[in-house]
Amino acid sequence: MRERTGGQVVVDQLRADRIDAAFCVPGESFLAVLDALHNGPTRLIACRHEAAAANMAVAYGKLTGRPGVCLVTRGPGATQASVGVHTAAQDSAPMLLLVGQVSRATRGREGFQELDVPAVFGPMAKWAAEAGDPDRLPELLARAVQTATSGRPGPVVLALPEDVLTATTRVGDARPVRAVVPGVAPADLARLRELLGGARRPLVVAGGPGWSEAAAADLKTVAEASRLPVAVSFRSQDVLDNRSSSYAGDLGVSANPALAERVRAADLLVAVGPRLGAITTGDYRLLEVPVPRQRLVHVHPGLGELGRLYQPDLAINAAVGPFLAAWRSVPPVRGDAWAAWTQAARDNYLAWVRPWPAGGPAPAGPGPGPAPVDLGQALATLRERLPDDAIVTSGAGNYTAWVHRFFQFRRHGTQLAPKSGAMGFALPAALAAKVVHPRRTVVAVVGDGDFLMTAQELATAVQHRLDVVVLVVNNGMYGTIRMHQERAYPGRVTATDLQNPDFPALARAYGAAGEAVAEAEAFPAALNRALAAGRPALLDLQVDPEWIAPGLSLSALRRR
Ligand SMILES: Cc1ncc(C[n+]2csc(CCOP(=O)(O)OP(=O)(O)O)c2C)c(N)n1
Ligand SMILES: [Mg+2]
Repeated sequence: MRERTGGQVVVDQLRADRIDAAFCVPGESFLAVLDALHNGPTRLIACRHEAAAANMAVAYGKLTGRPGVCLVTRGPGATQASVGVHTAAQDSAPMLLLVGQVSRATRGREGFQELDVPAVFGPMAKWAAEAGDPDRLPELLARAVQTATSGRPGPVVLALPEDVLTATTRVGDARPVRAVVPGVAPADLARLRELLGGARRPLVVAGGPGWSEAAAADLKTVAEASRLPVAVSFRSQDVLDNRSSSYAGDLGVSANPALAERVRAADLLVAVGPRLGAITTGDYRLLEVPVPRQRLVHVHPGLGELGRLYQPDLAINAAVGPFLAAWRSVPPVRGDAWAAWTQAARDNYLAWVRPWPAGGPAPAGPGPGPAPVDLGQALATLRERLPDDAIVTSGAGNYTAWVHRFFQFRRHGTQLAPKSGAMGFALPAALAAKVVHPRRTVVAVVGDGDFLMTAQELATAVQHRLDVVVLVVNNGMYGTIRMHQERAYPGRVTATDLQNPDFPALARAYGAAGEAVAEAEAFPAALNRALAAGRPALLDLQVDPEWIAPGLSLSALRRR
């Protein structure tokens, strides 16, 4: 084997695992890795903040199923990137955070920017370790990729001491990793069909990691063939075409109450992939702990998730892909017994997503004059105007309730939103989406508070020609917190009002297009201009702050 630096070994190993892009903020601690990337072919996106670089890696992992790689420097870099590690964990997304570390000779002295990476990230990541020997880098990287992608995917953090990266070695590459994807036994499918045969009010809850276009198509086939209603877990709305006669809506933060009621009333829940976490279960209230009233089939790739909280009647340790392919291959169970139940679920969903006429459902609007942008209408425009494969990203804030409710996802891999509810995800995720799918339309819908957590990445967008559209939902406040504040402390607004910069001017300063949209009627034409801008484009959507949530006004909230 030819002589290579440790940095070159790391880069070659990632390449062998088909990782074709990485996201970084450079640091002097990993110059040898940067140098190994100098001549490509791995695309390196240099960002303006490590939180954004880490979020981009999460989005890459979610879109490709391969670990998204984020490269950062020791203490300051790794701690700034930590939000991405937490999001990857909660999202079950494969991710690799590579941290340049102080040299082995000074480790443990609290050297300049030294951080005990395994100790800091151990409880947050799926695995955290530190390299001690350049000859063992292939072993370490292979185990990292294996761990990040197998079973329940998640983040791995590796500290790479500077001298390990600059040392030379003649070690050979490890083989490309093949993720361990647990499958399903024939007896499990027989039992599933038996349980379905005895059900009257079955409900599939789909979501979690490991989806692909094929898995989403298989879900559509099995659900429609047996006329099963399908709810999706929080922020997994793209695992079933929302136009399917089986699609019944999402169990998110602001779920349709009729759908939540349906979970309670179901006699059989078939959870295909989700963890059954706090949000999907209505804060653990829709299912009783530990023995749910509904019969429960739980399919999950992570052994640790099965029976962790809810004791299932049938636990299947499988990834959604092999499980759904196997389910599709057995004859469908006739759905006559629950046809009306499924139709009612679908009707509830269609009524829920119908946008109100401009101005909202109640007369509390701003009075005479042009109506401000109505987010429900804007999302209805977006779902009509965007192609089926367009990717829509968001982060955290009340504005996401409109996205969850009024946008319709039609293809797998089109919704990027952190299951951890972290702000600062939408813009970085949109940029990563554009790296992975350069020809697709990518739209970030982002709150005014959320946007300013990573707004500097507009510079990254312009520099790397990642032409995304950013829709800033400008209500002049941290709306979610204001909503909770008004509930608990009516009228006592503290730390939740925002004096914002001129967003379009800010966008133009970065070299992006920027335009304010103050009136509802102006949105469709402004959206067309943004989509055709030929560079990153921002629209400042000036919404009525009175509408704190879909159908809920601030004054009504205060009166309660
Ligand atoms: C990183 C991070 N910090 C703080 C929070 C708490 N938080 C949740 S939503 C929110 C406000 C979001 O404001 P904005 O983006 O303007 O959206 P809006 O609610 O106004 O629609 C805050 C501060 C969070 N979820 N993530
Ligand atoms: Mg806001």
